[in-house]
Amino acid sequence: SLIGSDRIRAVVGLGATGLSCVRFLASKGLDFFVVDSRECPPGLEEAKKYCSESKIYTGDLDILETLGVTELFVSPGIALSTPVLARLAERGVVMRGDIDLFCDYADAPFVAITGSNAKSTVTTLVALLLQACGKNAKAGGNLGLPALDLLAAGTDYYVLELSSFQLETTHALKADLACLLNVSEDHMDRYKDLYEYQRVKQKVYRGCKAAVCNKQDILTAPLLPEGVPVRAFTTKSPDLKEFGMLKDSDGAWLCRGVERLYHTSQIKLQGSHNHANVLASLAILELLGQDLKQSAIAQVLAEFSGLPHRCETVRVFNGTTYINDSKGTNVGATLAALEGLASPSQKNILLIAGGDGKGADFRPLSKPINDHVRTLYLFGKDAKRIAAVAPSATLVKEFESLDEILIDIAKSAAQGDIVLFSPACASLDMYQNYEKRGEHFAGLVKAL
Ligand code: UMA
Ligand code: ADP
Repeated sequence: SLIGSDRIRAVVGLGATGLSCVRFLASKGLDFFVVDSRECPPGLEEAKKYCSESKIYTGDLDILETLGVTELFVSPGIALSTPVLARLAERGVVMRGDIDLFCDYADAPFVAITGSNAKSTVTTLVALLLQACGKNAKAGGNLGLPALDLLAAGTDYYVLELSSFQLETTHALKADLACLLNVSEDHMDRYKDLYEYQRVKQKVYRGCKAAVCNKQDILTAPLLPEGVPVRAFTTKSPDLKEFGMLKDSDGAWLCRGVERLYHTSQIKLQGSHNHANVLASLAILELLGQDLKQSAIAQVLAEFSGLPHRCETVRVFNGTTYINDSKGTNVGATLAALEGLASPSQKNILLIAGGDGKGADFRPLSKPINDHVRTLYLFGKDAKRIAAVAPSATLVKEFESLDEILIDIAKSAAQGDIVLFSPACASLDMYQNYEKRGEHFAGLVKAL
């Protein structure tokens, strides 16, 4: 067990994760310090219920050097390269995260899902499908509810969304099923390059009992001992045992090998990126032993319209469709949105992008913008960096705020246009989070 009595522990960070660790360690009767660099972190009052005030230090992480700690539970929002943490690691202090504790204490099989994009969608869909199959399935992790807060008796499956930050501090995941959906640049302010980031994402497969990967993304390919079952998904025609799509005169089918499972018209989620997400979810369900043709699964696929802020249609106004994809916080997500919505015959997309690019390379956006975007609207911290990759044929307009952008769009959008708000950037330069940003957009659209 991770819970030896010989350790001197500290929980680092008092956000949702830190609080879940505090509650968990306290419930096990263990002693620990709590440290946060902020004067008044969000979980401070709650933490005092579980831990003596004299053990809580706020305002600076450097205090850790004086506490004699041997083991830290580091929140995902804090980089392990933070100088004091790097110094302590150098001296042999063990860096763990909430997921390590979760793995040690999970009393039911768990599915671990990671990727640069589509994690939340697939995590949610897998949990819904398992529930429809009569299982008590609980979804959480990076999705929102911290993993430790999910632990409860009577659970059949835990479905965890894991971020690269969480995987960094996880030592032995050993998931019953691990899935890496895709790897494209994200969080380049925390990683040296794409390959360092990919190595962290690949940790999801460590010690897993079964795996699902993306045949169209070589960076997701697992390296596993013989005998571990692996299923791949693709939006092209599948080989035997793969999940993929077959197109014929009556449209496109989601298939397992040559077996047709669902016609795309039976699936509410739209766009080829979402078909990939459904295929990944079905591959996971199959490996968990579920019959994929049962009516309970068909019903969920017919009803699940996706999560808010992910390519969500907000309104059709004067013949223009307004789509909120505020969760498009990296280049890969915006590429998928553009490709999913593009019309083969016309350049009818007005794209709104910008925010905090987290050090990303925006060049991959250049060609799809050239092919599908008539006007590119930019705002936020990295507007100029996106403008720099815009193709010369595309009209680029830069504004101070979304409000100003919507005023301009109301004047220039035409019948049949699509206004796509998919920023390719994090929101934190101007908003509290991507939800607040999406709500701002939706509010402006509804007021048009
Ligand atoms: N912080 C400090 N000082 C500290 C501790 C934290 O300044 O001492 C700051 C961090 O830099 C960060 C913020 O506080 O800006 C929150 O960090 P945190 O680690 O306390 O975050 P939590 O509230 O625990 O939320 C985390 C995830 N957040 C991050 O990874 C940044 C949540 O994912 C997740 O839902 C939650 O745990 C439960 O598991 C959010 C997220 O943005 C949705 N994730 C990133 C993403 O999806 O791209 C990875
Ligand atoms: P995550 O939890 O990984 O951020 P979400 O399901 O919240 O994933 O989706 C995040 C963004 O990625 C949204 O903008 C969404 O439109 C886009 N997206 C959804 N599925 C895919 C996919 N298969 N490939 C690339 N982008 C996708």
